[in-house]
Amino acid sequence: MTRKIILDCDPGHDDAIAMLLAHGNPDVELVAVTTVVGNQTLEKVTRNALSVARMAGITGVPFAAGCPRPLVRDVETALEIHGESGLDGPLLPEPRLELDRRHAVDLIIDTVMAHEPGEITLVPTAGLTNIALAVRKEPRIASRIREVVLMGGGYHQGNWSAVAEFNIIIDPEAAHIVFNESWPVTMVGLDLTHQALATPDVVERIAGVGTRPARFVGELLDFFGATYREAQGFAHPPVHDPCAVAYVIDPDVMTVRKAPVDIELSGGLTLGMTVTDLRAPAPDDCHTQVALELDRDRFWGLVVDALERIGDVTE
Ligand SMILES: [Ca+2]
Repeated sequence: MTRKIILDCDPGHDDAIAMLLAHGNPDVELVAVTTVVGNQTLEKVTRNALSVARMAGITGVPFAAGCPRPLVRDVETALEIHGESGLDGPLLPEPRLELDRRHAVDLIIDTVMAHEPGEITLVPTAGLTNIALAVRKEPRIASRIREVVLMGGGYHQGNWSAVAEFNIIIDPEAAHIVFNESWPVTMVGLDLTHQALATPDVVERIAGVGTRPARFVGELLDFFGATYREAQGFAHPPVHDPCAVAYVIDPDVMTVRKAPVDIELSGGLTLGMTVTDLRAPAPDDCHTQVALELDRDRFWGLVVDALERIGDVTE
C-alpha cells in the first residue's frame, strides 16, 4: 500500500535528495510539501523547494511556505554547509509551480483532517516549528497522524553543539512539543545519518543513471561534500534527510529501538539535546524510537532506483 507523506523541509542539499526519493519511489506518495526556516531563510528555502520540484518534474502537489522564524529563538541558518542560497552548487531552474495560498501549518492541518486517521505520515527534515504549531492549532491531528518520522537529533552526539543537532537546536521549544505529543515518533538522528555517507562509489552509481536529475544530485553532493569537509572534517558528506523518507518506504532499511526521548530546554551546555534513555527496555507506553543502524546498500539502492524511475524530466 502506498504511504502518503507530508514532507516538511528546508532545502537544503539533503532535503532536495529526500524530495527526489519521495517523488521517485512508488511506495510513497507526496501529498504536500511544506517549508520552514532552517538551512536558509524561509524565502530562500521555499524558492529552492519549488526549483527542486521543477527539476524532478513534480506537479499536482501543493507546496506551502510556513514559519519564517522559530517559536522563541532568533533565526540561525546553516550558511557554512548549504551556502548563500541554501542550495549552492547546481544551477537552479526557475520555479514553475505556484505556491499554495495557505500557510504551511494550515496545509498540514487541512491535509491530515481530509484523510482517514492513520493515513498520513509526517516527515519533517528541518526545524520543527511548523509541526509544533500545527498540533497546537489543531490538536486532533495528533491522533490522526500515522507516525512522525523525523530527521533530527541523535543519542550520542551533536553537530551544532557537542550534544545537539541543527534541526533540534534551532527550535528546541518546537522539538519539545513534537517529542511530547502522543503520536509515534521515529528519530532518525545523526547516529544513523552519519552512516549515509556519499562515498565515491555512491557518487559513481548516481552519475551512472545519466539523467538531468541525477546530474543535479551529483552537483549537490559535490558542493555538500566540500562544505562538510571544510566545516566539519568529514571525508564524505552525510546525506541526512533521505534517510527519514527511506524508513517510511522500507522499515528494513534500518534498525530501530524504542526508547524515551525528551528535549533539553534549559541546560547551559546541552540546549537542544535529544536526551535518550537507553538504560533499560522502554516502558510499554513509550511512543518514541530511535534509529540505530543503516543498511547502506539498501538505502543507496532506493535513492538510485528513485532517480532511474524519475528518468529525464521533459519540460
Ligand atoms: Ca533539512
